[in-house]
Amino acid sequence: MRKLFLLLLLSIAARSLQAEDGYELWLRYHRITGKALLQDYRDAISGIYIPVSTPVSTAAREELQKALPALLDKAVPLQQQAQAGSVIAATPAQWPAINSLVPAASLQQAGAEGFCIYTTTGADKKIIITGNTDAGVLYGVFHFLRLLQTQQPIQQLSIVSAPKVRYRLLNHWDNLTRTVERGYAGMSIWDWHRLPGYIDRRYKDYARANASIGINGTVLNNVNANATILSKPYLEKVAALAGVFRPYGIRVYLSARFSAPIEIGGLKTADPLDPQVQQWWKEKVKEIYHYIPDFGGFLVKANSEGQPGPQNYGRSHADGANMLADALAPYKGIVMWRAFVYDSKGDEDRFKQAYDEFKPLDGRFHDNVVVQVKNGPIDFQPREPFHPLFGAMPHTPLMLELQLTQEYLGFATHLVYLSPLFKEVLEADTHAKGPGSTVAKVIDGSLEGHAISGMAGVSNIGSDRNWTGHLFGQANWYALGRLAWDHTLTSAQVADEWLRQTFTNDARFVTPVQQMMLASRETLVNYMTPLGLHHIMGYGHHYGPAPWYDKAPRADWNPVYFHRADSTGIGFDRTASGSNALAQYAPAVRKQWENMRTCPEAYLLWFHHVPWQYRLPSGRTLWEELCYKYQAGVQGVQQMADTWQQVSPYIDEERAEQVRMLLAIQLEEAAWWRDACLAYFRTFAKLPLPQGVPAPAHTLEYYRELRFPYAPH
Ligand code: BDP
Repeated sequence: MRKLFLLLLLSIAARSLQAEDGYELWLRYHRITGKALLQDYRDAISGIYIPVSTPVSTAAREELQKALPALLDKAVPLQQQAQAGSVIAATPAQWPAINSLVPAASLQQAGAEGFCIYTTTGADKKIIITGNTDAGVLYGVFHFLRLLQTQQPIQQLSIVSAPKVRYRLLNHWDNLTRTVERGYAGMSIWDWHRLPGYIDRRYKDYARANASIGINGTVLNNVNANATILSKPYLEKVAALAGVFRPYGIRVYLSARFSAPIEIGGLKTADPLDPQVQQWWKEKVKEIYHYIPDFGGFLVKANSEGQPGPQNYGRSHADGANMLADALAPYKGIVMWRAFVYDSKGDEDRFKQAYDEFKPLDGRFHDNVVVQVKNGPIDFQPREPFHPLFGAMPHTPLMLELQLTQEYLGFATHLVYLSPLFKEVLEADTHAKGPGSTVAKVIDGSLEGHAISGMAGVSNIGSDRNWTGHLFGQANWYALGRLAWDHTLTSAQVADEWLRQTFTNDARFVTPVQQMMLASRETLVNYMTPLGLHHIMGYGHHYGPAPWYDKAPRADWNPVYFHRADSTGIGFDRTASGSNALAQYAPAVRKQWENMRTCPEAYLLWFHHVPWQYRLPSGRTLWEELCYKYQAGVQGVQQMADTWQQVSPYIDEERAEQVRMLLAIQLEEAAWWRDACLAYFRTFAKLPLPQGVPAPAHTLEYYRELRFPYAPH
């Protein structure tokens, strides 16, 4: 008896200490903690009724069968027919009774991918999760599980939800060698060598995670593409992945190398107007659809950073995109043609080049082409003004490209919640058709009535056990999906949901950590690139500060090109007296930003060369403000570390410790950023550090001599 008791005690202790490594992401399905709520849920849910079995409905059933017994800590059987307490997941076609229980207008509103969740009234209450398609039902199931995991009442559910954009994608920059360009979370999760025979369990968990946040497509390979992915053996591997993803409503797409007809087709040219080239792509596309009948289409980086493209043959981006689009059109595939281009010649402000090349092509792209535009004009900086192409190409659908992997934001070492960055660009007003013409309305198609709309995030996923290297990187993956589904959600809501599911519903944890997440992006901007500084990171790998760097082969790869500090001041004059990039924006935007007095402080050095002693609205000089911002950034990280220390007792030790160690590194690196940047900029400003800003820990020489030959990139 005593032995038994001891064993019991031991197993309880083991359970509470059970390590959590982050693998389960936000789909942990731990037992509901509040007693009363658990009872409510148990009373409301007696079983699962799913009348048919299709691949997608099977995925929905499996998820409910995994989640409900675990959340409720009781058996939740599959039922042969609906009864009181059933959770029913079906389309009206699969279970016609839905037609009398769910308003037709709601179903109409749900559209092709949306869902309705209703609690019926009366004595034999049921919960109905429905949609017009299996995929809609699956999204509804995941939403229902989100409600339970975040401990929401389910007595009177009446929810209708439909995605605001149609293409909600991850872009993997994964190479066939399994390295990941700008990846900081291990190797690629695609085990190309062992595919198609070996199906890693991760593929399914990846699909589940994506479906749970509404992501419906994935581009498997790097935009700096290798043509081999289009060869038969690799298409068989891609088909195997597509087979795992299909039941989760996820399509695969591939990055296509424009010169593939030469490299794997044996042709002498890749000229898009050459009939042989056109024929080659038609046959290649036919072959792809043979293996992957629901293939999504191509993503293309052309004539940018050394990649081949139509301009090699004197043709335009539209010629190139349309050729591929015509090959895909019979199968309803799309081309996502990237606008991230800048010339290897000439000295035009890099800011202006994408607009200069693409704006004249507006209206010349075929119907199944969408131009994919990064959030800002340069390159995924901690803060950028919105890209001037948004609102400038009314006749072309534009999709928004965001970066989840933190190439310029401290890699997977720094805690930075990116939803505020995403929202900042989505809510930016282009004024294209008067006030209220937000980027969100451009990319969801509503401003111009485009059928194609989309949002893509450059993935931060790798083979690390916790997927994203930093546990909080998971929040950025989560936010991308949730905002692509509904860009009107607030960053606070998304953080709240993610925290409750990923860690705990305990308010003593959720409230302070949510605040910490919301402040983290501004904190990072402060210690890296305050007041509109940009691209002053280490050359090549982009690790750490290197504002002094001036040895890159191209002028616009050098930090000195971007900050332009000299004895008179700092910043890039992009007004009419400088590069005049501001002329690319609508007059209302330009007017506000071209005047140093009215330009938001956050963008000041993006557009103006500002004298060191210039007085800001705060009453401080520019130099003082710069110093204070760097200092505030370091203090912000200190606060994050303090908060984390305080809330750690409310979660498992393993994850608490991981984050604690990373925050300690982040604090050191924030101080490094502050010290190195101020030591360098001081050589121009020649002014003392204001009170409260400590002297740099080392000499400028010390910082300049630091080398990181093996920093990931
Ligand atoms: C930059 C990256 C580079 C990518 C490029 C792109 O440094 O590795 O290939 O963007 O988006 O941010 O094509």
